Order: sequence, then structure tokens, then C-alpha cells
Amino acid sequence: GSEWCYTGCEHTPSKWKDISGSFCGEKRQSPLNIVPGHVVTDPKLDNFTFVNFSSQHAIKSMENTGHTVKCKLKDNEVEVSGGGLNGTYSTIQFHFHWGDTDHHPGSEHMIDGHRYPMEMHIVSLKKGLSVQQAIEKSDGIAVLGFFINATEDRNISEAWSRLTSYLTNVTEKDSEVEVSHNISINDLIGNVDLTKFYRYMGSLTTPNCNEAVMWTVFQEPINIHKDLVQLFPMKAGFTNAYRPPQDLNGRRVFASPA
Ligand code: BO1
Ligand code: ZN
Repeated sequence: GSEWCYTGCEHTPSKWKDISGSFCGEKRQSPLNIVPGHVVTDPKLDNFTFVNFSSQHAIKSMENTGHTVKCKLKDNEVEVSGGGLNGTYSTIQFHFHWGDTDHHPGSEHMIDGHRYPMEMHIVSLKKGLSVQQAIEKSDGIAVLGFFINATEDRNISEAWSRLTSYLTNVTEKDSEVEVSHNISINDLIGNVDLTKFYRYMGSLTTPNCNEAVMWTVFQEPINIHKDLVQLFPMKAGFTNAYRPPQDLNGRRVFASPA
């Protein structure tokens, strides 16, 4: 059938292109290994405007989809614009990509061949479009990608302790828990410099790999304690939830002005 996986089924990433109706074998796929020496500085990549990223009530729930852990947001509350995006995008969810419990890293994007421990994707649809409409447009979806570093520093963000405490309630595929604690997206992002980012045109990193994404990958990682990073593979019940880097196929990767 159209079942896909990272490991342990017929359709692992190298076979996603054989899934009927998928775009996974096409020419603007994600993620990428970003080589900073090859990026082009683009003065049009101005500062982002984030609406309600500091709201303490925007996160509705956490769900184990069997492929990721996804936090759903309340409808029409959180928005992102600027940063060279074509208009305003309505944020619907964020989710994670991770590696294994033995500190095997699991980010999707790489920088100069370096893979970070985890990656967080904040997914937004062009304002007014349904998911179905958005995936049919070349810029229908904006994903903000944040690398997550595992630190020894116990002095980590309280928000990450709170968020990861919900993982205990989503150990089964298709389980979902309401998120009631006060956690904002800004608290999760912490002190990352939001003016330093890469931009390129790519795809969803899971089937059907629709080529509808304006990608933003922030240069500075979010730092969280290593014990919290390990909770994702431990509690979700699957490991190495990331797609390997895809061919650039002549695309340009842009960088915000220094
Ligand atoms: S990602 O950010 O490129 N890893 C990514 C991959 C797949 C989706 C979103 C982001 N999938 C879509 C699904 C829809 C779903 C929507 C919002 O995410 O195709 O069915 O409604 O959760
Ligand atoms: Zn993702």
C-alpha cells in the first residue's frame, strides 16, 4: 500500500519515490545539506513578524502520529510574515525530527555535513488556504526549521521541561493529549537570533513530499538538556525520524544579510 516509514517497512526514504502519487523523486526536495560557503546573501530577507508566538494558550494538543510528535495550535491565532515570505502565513502545528537514544543525531537539514541532535518544524499555511490548497502552490506552506542542540547545562528552559512532560501521555501511535500548561512558542525558541537564517524553495520532508514549501532554516540552534532530547525516541517508541539530505538540483540557498 502507501504505507511509509523511516525504518522497518517496505517504503523507507529511498523508496518513497515509488509511492503512487508522491513527489518524493522530483527536483526540489527537502531537506538539504546547507553549505554556508555556497549560499547567496539576499537583502530582501528582512526581519520576520511573529503574531502570538508569545501566547501562553496557543498550543492545543500533542499527538503521536507514528512518524513524529506533533503539537497542534488553535486555529487562526498564530501567524508569521516578513522574512522574505510572500504574504502572511497562518501557523497550524509544530513537530520534531530526532535520532536515537544513544546520542545518534536526527536533524533533517545539515550544515556543512553536520547533523544536529534534533530539528523542530513550525508549519504555517498561506493565510486563507486549506492544507489541500496549500500543498498545490509552490509557496503555499512556510516551514520554520530550528536545530536543537543537546547541552549538559541543567539550567534549561522551563518551557521544554513542561512540553516534554506530555510525551509520557503519547507513547502510543495515534494517541493525543490536551496541552494545558502555559507554554509559548517564544519560550521554546528562547534566545535564538531570528535575523540569521537560510531560505530556499523545497518540499515537505515526508510523503507525499509536495513541492510547496518556502523553507527557513535558522542558523543558531535551540539549546536543551540532553536528557530531554532522549525523551523523544524513548517515549514516542520510534527512532531516527528524519529524511536524509536531498539533491540540490541547481537550486540556490539564500542567507539573510549579516
Ligand atoms: S515537514 O515540516 O516538511 N517535515 C512536514 C511534512 C509533512 C506535513 C507537514 C510538514 N504534512 C501535512 C499533512 C497534512 C496535515 C498538515 C498539518 O501536515 O500532509 O495532512 O494536515 O499538520
Ligand atoms: Zn518536519
